[in-house]
Amino acid sequence: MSNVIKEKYEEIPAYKVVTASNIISLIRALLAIPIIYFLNKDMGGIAFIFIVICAISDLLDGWLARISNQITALGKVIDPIADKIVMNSVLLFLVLAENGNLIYYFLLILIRDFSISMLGMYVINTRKVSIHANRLGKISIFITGFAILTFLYPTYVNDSIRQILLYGSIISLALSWIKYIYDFTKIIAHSETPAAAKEKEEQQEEQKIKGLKSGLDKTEKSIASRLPLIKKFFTVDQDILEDVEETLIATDMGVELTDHLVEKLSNVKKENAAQLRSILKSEIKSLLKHDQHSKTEITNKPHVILFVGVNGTGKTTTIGKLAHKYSSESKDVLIAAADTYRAAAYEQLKIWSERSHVDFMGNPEGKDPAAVAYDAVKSAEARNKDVLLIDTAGRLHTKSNLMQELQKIERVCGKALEGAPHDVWLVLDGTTGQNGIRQAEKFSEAVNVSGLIVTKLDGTAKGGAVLAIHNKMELPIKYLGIGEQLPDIVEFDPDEYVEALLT
Ligand SMILES: Nc1nc2c(ncn2[C@@H]2O[C@H](COP(=O)(O)OP(=O)(O)OP(=O)(O)O)[C@@H](O)[C@H]2O)c(=O)[nH]1
Ligand SMILES: [Mg+2]
Repeated sequence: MSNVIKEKYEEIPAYKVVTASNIISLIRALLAIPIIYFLNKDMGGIAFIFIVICAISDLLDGWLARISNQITALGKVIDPIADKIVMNSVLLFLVLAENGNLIYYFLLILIRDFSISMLGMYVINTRKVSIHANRLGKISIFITGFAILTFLYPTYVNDSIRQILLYGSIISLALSWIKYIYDFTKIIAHSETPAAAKEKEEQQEEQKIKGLKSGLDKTEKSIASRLPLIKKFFTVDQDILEDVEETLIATDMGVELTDHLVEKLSNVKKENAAQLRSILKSEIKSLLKHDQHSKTEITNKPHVILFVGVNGTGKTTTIGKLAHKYSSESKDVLIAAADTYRAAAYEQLKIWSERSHVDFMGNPEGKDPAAVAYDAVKSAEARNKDVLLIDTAGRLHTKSNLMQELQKIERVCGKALEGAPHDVWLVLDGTTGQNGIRQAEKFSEAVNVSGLIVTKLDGTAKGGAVLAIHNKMELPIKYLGIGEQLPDIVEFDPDEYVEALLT
C-alpha cells in the first residue's frame, strides 16, 4: 500500500507537492474561525475536533514539504504563522471569555511570536535560523497546546497539573525566545559594514592569486627544478632548448604549444639568456588566445547550469564550491542532485548544500535523473531562484546509453523552461592532463557543452594541460579547482595562470 502511495506521489512534480503543503498551512490558519465560533456557542466538542484537524494538518504539511524535498520561503512563513493564528486566537478567546488572568501569558506569547516572526523574515533564506531555538519553540508550542486545552476543559484536569503545564509552557517559550535573540544578535554582530565587506573582497582576491599559486605549486616546482641553470651557461644552446622542451612536455602543455615556444626561444639572443624565465612567460602569454576569456554571466532567471563529466572528476565538489561563490555574491541558489545512481551522491550534494547554505533538492530513492532535473527547473522557476546547478552522475564518454541519458536530461530541462539549460559545463580532472581534450570532444558531440572546468590542479605537476586545453579548444575554461574546500575555486584567466605557473 505504502509503495502505491509512494509511486503516486513520485509522479507528481515536486513543486505541486510543495504548493499543496502551503495550501494546507493556509487552510489551517482559517480553521481558527470555526474553532472560536464553536467555543463561543459552548460547543467545545466540535471545537476540539477542529483543533485535532489543525494538529493533523500541521503534521501533513510538514510531511509533504519533506517528501518534495523542498521548503519554500513562503512555506517557511505561512506554516508557523498558521499555528500561531490558531493558538493565539484560542488564547485570546479564553482571555476575553473568562480567564482574565491569562492576559499576561497571552501577551508573552504574542511578543515572542511577533518578534521571532520579524527576526525570521529578516534572516529567512539567508541563513538557517537557530536550530536549537526552533526545537525549543516546537516543544513550547506543544506544551502551550496542552495548557490551552486544560483551560478549555477545566473539569478534566486538576489545578496543579494546569499550573505545571502553564509554567512549563512559559519557561520553554522564554528560553526559545532568548535563544533566538541571542543567535540573531550574533548574526547581526557578524554581518559586515560595506567598507569591511570591500576590504574582505580585496583580501579574498589576494588570497585567490595566492591560492592559485600554491595550488599550482607542483607544476611550478617541476618547471623550476627542470629549467636549466641559465646563468651558468649564459647562452641558449641546443641542450638548453631540449631541457626546456622536456620540461614543458612534462607539465602536459602539449606538443603544439611546446614546439611554438621552443622555436621562439631559439631566437633569444645570447645576452638575453639570463631572462629565459620571463621571456618564456611573455612568449606563452602571446601564444594564448585572449578573446575567449569570458566572465561567467548569470543572465537568465533562473540560470540553469548542468554539470557533466567522467566519473570522479569533481562535479559534485565543484557545484558545492560554486553554490558558495554565487550565494556569497547575493544570488539565490538552488542545487539539485540528478545523480540518482548512487544513494551516496544524494547525501554528498546535500552536505555541500549545508556547507554553502543554499537550498537543495533531489530524490534519495533512485528516481529517473531526467525527472529530477525537470522538477528542479520547475521548482527553481516557481521559487524565483537566480541560479540552478544540476549535478549528474559521472559517465564514460564512450558509453553511448549513458550519453543518451545525458541528452534526455538536457532535453527535459528545455521542456521545463525554454532555453534551459543555459550552460552545460564539462568538469575535467586536471591530473589526467590532456585527456580532457578527448573527453571535451566526445561530450560536446552529445550535449551542448558551453564551458570547461578543470579540477585537482593542486595535486598535479601537469598544470600545463590547462594551457593546452585553452589553446586547442573552442570552449572557454570557466573555472579551476585548486583544492577540496569551499573557497578552492578560481575563475580562469590565461595571463594570471601563466604568472602563477612561472613565478
Ligand atoms: N585536490 C583536489 N581534490 C578535488 C578537487 N575537486 C574534487 N576533488 C576530489 O575529487 C574526488 C571526487 O570528487 P567528486 O566531486 O565526488 O567528483 P564527481 O565528478 O562528482 O564524481 P562522480 O559523481 O562519482 O562522477 C573527491 O575526493 C573530491 O574531494 C580539487 O580541485 N582538488
Ligand atoms: Mg558526483
